[in-house]
Formats: sequence, structure tokens, C-alpha cells
Amino acid sequence: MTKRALITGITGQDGAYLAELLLSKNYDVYGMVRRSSTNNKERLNHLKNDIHLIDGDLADGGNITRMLNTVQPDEIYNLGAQSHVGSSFDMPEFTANVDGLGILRLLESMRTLDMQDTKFYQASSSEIFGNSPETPLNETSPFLPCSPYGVAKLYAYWTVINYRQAYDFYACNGILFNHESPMRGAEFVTRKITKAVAGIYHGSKETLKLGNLNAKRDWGHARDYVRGMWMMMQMDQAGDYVLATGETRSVRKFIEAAFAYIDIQIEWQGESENEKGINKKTGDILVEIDPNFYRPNELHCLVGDAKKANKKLGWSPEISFNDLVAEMVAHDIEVYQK
Ligand code: NAP
Ligand code: F7E
Repeated sequence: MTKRALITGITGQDGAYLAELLLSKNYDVYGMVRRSSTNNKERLNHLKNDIHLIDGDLADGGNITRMLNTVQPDEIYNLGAQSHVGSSFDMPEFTANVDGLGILRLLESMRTLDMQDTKFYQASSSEIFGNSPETPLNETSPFLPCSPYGVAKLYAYWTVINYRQAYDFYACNGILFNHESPMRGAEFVTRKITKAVAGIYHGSKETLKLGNLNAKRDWGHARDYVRGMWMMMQMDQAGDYVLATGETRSVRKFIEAAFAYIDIQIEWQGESENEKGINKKTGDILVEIDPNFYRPNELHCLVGDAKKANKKLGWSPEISFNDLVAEMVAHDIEVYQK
């Protein structure tokens, strides 16, 4: 029997990789797409003839109920979100509505439509741990979110658990640490760096302007992480799982790795707002600090422990940090446009 999956956030990085994975497993794939006056379907260009797209928005409950009723999915993957942590400080109410209440709308629609046999995946996030005192972080670590995004995702996390306990839904939280790819949005730090490196490779004289270089993240590849999402949905019982690589690196180290791919060695000079990344060979300034990219509250260090996912799902990441950086820079060099 062909399974039917519904993906919210299908136009995003993970949505595109997940749609690709599910199609390869012969799923019938449906995706919710927000109305936009510009093209928000670029990541789906290669899949557009194989998937069904439905207009919708996580802020509209009636629309969600009608969509679920029409599609009658076997599996729902809720990836839709205002996913930028920095922007969540500027738009806390919008972020709470979509990333928090959006999940409630989906689960309430499932309850109203009596969709007991439909499995539900929630894109939870390592941001719910915030500056937790534990390291590495696992499913039992304390939650101390330190951004409006993290707070909204924590509301969603507990809502999933509540519906699992109260109504016996198969609903799981994938607590995913940062995952990147050539399809990552350009406003996230990794892609911002790899795009700038590609520009410099092609002769651009612009410097790369960034905020806090000392923040550390556990960066994996999105392709590995969507495989983990699917695995969570194939179990007999729903659960909550951390997906992470177990390695952490600073933004500064990511910059060094990305420039190393084009044979540039970065030397750091100066401190805090005056710090600069210099091309060791030529003396050119390539990286500068712009305090506009500092956040009102920073999550300093993330490193995850994915032992539970490894033991119960058999999941482990396959793509290394160096291969991730290489793939992203190579891609941006190839698609670079002035
Ligand atoms: P992304 O590239 O920013 O994609 C977000 C998706 O959500 C886009 O398709 C976007 O549509 C859609 N969306 C935004 N607001 C919506 C609304 N009101 N109604 C319906 N859809 C809406 O994010 P991603 O990196 O693929 O992440 C996927 C999910 O995992 C998100 O929930 C994110 O918070 C979570 N997450 C991501 C990471 C990570 O490192 N990537 C880690 C942990 C958790 P448009 O294309 O129209 O903007
Ligand atoms: O920032 C620092 C910034 O925006 C990473 C989302 O997918 O992962 C992501 O959230 C770090 C932060 O990702 C710039 O301060 C410095 O410490 O790439 P990011 P994020 O905030 O970790 C989690 C797990 C999610 O769930 C989210 O959806 O880099 N940083 N300079 C900068 N960050 C940005 N964006 N831009 C800069 O110029």
C-alpha cells in the first residue's frame, strides 16, 4: 500500500530533502505551501511534477482542518516554522503563533477529525535546551530556552507530549541540533559564510560581516537528519529523540574551514567588535564584526548526545563536518552570480 505523507514547511531546507526521501520510498507526498507574491518553491523545482502542493498556513486553523480532511495522510511531518532565532526577537508574537500555536492547531484538527491512525512528527529543536547546564545534551537534559523561538518550540514540544498522553496519538518530537546543506537559507550563519567565500573565490571585494564568532554549534547535514525523522515515524511506539553529531565547533572554526576549501588561511587580529579575519598570504581583510548581528540573548554552546536514536532507531550521521563544508562551498562557487 502506498503511504501518504503531508509535510508542512515543504518549501524549506528540510521539507525539500524530506520530500525527496519519501518519494524515493514510494510515498504519495503532499505539502502545505504559504501564499507568496514571490517564488517560494525554488527548492522543489526538481520535484514539482511528483508532489501535490496545497495552499495553507499554520496560523489558520480552519484551513488546517480542511487540508487534513482532504489529504487523510498516514504521516504528518510538521516542519513549518518561523525558523530564524535572531528574527524571533523582532517578531516574538508571530513566532509564538506559528511555531507554538500552529502545532496545537494541527493536533486539535487531528482530534476533531478522529485521526487516531495518523502519525505525527514535530520539528523540535535543540534551542529548547537554551543555555542548559548539562553537556552533551540528551532527551532528559533540562530545558532553559533563551529566545522567543526556543520558548515557542518548547510549548510545541510539551503540546506533542500532552496529546500523546491524553489522546494516545502517535506523536513524536525530533529534537534536532543544527543541520545545514547547500539548501540552507542564506540568512543562517553557515550559508552566509559559504556564499561569501564563493564570492571571494570569484573576485568579490566585499567583506563578510558577522556577529558573535564565539558561539558553538553541533552542525550536521540535513540529509542525515531527515532520514532520522522518517525513522522516528516507523516505530511501534512514538518517542522523543535527539539527533546530533556529538561534535561542536565555533562560528570562527566554520569560517576557517570554509576559507580553507579555497586555500585561504585566516589569521585573526583584534578583539570583540574590532576583531578581523585576515587573509594570511595577502593581508586582505575578509571578515569583520557587525554588532547588528549580535542577539539580545545568545545561546553559547550546543552539543548533543544522540545515543537514544542510535540504540532505538539505528540512526547515526553519515556525512562529516568537513564534507558538509566542502559540499556547501563547492555548490555556492558553482551557482555564484554577481
Ligand atoms: P526553513 O528552511 O526556514 O523552512 C521553514 C518552512 O516553514 C518553509 O517552508 C516556510 O515557508 C514554512 N513556514 C513558515 N511560516 C509558515 C506558516 N505560517 N505556515 C506554514 N508554513 C510556514 O527551516 P528548516 O531548516 O527546513 O527547518 C525545518 C523545521 O525544523 C523548522 O520547524 C525549524 O524550526 C526546525 N529545526 C531546524 C533546524 C535546523 O538546523 N535546520 C534544527 C532544529 C529544528 P516559506 O518557504 O514560504 O518561508
Ligand atoms: O546561528 C551566530 C549566532 O542563525 C548560529 C536554526 O535552524 O539552529 C538554527 O538556529 C550562531 C548563533 O542558527 C551571525 O549568534 C554570528 O550563535 O545559523 P544560526 P541558530 O540560531 O543556531 C537551531 C537548532 C534551530 O532550531 C533554528 O531553526 O551563529 N552568528 N554571526 C550569526 N548567525 C546568523 N544567522 N547571522 C550572522 O551574521
